[in-house]
Amino acid sequence: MTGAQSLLQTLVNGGVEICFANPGTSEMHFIAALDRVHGMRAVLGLFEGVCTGAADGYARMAGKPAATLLHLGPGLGNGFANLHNARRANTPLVNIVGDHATYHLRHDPPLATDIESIVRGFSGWVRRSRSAADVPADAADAIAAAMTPPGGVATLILPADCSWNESGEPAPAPVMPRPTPVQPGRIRRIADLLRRPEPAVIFLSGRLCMEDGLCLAGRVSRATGARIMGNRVNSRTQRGAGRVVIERLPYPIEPALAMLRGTAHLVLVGSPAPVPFFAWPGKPNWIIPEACGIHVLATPEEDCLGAMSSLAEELGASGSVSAVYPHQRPPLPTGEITAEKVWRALTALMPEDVIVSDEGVTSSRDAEAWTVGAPPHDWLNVTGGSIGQGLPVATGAALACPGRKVFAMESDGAGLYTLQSLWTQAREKLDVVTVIFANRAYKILRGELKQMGIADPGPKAAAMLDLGNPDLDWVMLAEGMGVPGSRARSCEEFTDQLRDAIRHSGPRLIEVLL
Ligand SMILES: Cc1ncc(C[n+]2csc(CCOP(=O)(O)OP(=O)(O)O)c2C)c(N)n1
Repeated sequence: MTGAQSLLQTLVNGGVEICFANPGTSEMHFIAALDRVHGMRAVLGLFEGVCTGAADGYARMAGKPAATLLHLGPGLGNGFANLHNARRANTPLVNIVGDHATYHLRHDPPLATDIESIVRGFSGWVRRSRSAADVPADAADAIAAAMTPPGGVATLILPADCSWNESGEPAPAPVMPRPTPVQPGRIRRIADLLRRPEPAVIFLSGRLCMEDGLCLAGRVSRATGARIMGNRVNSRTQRGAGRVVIERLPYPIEPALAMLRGTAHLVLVGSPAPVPFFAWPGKPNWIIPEACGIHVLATPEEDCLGAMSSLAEELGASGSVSAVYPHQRPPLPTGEITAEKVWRALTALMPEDVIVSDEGVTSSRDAEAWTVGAPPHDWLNVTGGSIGQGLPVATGAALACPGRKVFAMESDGAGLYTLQSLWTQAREKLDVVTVIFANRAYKILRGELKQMGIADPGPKAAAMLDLGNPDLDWVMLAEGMGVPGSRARSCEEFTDQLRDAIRHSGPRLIEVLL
């Protein structure tokens, strides 16, 4: 058995059953091994940012890692942005980077780079295999590292000769590390705090934003009057009719400040303290009120769900939950189309249990409010602020959840970063409906100019934020990738096209001209 075969079998043994790949010469034995080992699905991405983002989307929905296969430092560099987003999402991911044969590196051939220093930006765990014999144990350790709570990117650097040389037996599934339990004393302290009359906010991220976690938070909220808030950057949130209402911190600084004003106690559960995205001249760069105490019920590494369950028990909060989202579809919008009307139409028509990959940028600023009344669904956010995540994440989510429709709600600028996702969707026949908000601008950055205090940008500055001249034709771009496309200029056209996309399975793109 070659190192590559042993590696693949070890991955499959450890539950890693899909690999998003963009290979090169140093990965040829890995590629050949795909046909010799059963149980690994291989998906080609035509840009590494598609592979890394799809691996992120897959794991968010499957709850277990995918593997990537990237070509040396340059391939890794192309995949960097979505590995950064995956790190911010606490996504388990086994990131395999091929490299030159061990004895060839010293010649400094053209593709050689300092891979380890690139990896440091997003990977808590990195190892370079020394020999083919080491590969199975290295791979098993990589899986365990990726699955160490709360989840992360584990990078295995695989020199070509470690792939092609004779290796040993594949390793069995590693023991998956469990989250650290929270001590009862901390639970009691937080319970005492929440019994006090001052205004409190329970601030959630990650695992707690799933239905069961929200339900526990809803019981605590009902029992104590504490508000429930969610981090703006969150990997996966379960929302929709019947699920507990969670406020989400807005992006702009003023409403974020307003939302937390008057809070006396902020209780963090699986989340870091919320911070503004940027510092803007003359504006506060801290949104938590000065007099507010920050308390940790559970860190992301700890057993957040168990801690929330114990807190509910300690408070005797066994009964009903705080407010839940209503079952109430809005009427279909008509006339001139706007981003809000796109979301309302989706809310009116979406089937149960869909997945929404949200990268609408300015077109989804208020999407939370615009989708109230929708049936239960999963919501995937951009987590690290690095755009170009939405289409790959949708691709990976569709692969993790066959039978569930995925909506990629995408702004035109961000969509272009990883447009090749559409080709992978067509090739793999994925049930993804992509809706492009074509405002033909980097609209958010026009606002950022103002926030930065620049009142009179000149024509060169304005041209940097304009996506026209020439106008992008998303219908042709989609068709060129093998995805049927259509354009909507009015609400009526959009709802007709959306109905059709929902009725049929397979990838589809609708460009909404705003
Ligand atoms: C990788 C990366 N490059 C650049 C940016 C800076 N950036 C933030 S938003 C944005 C443009 C957003 O435009 P678009 O996606 O069309 O959405 P709109 O603002 O029009 O709603 C850019 C370039 C970023 N966040 N990430």
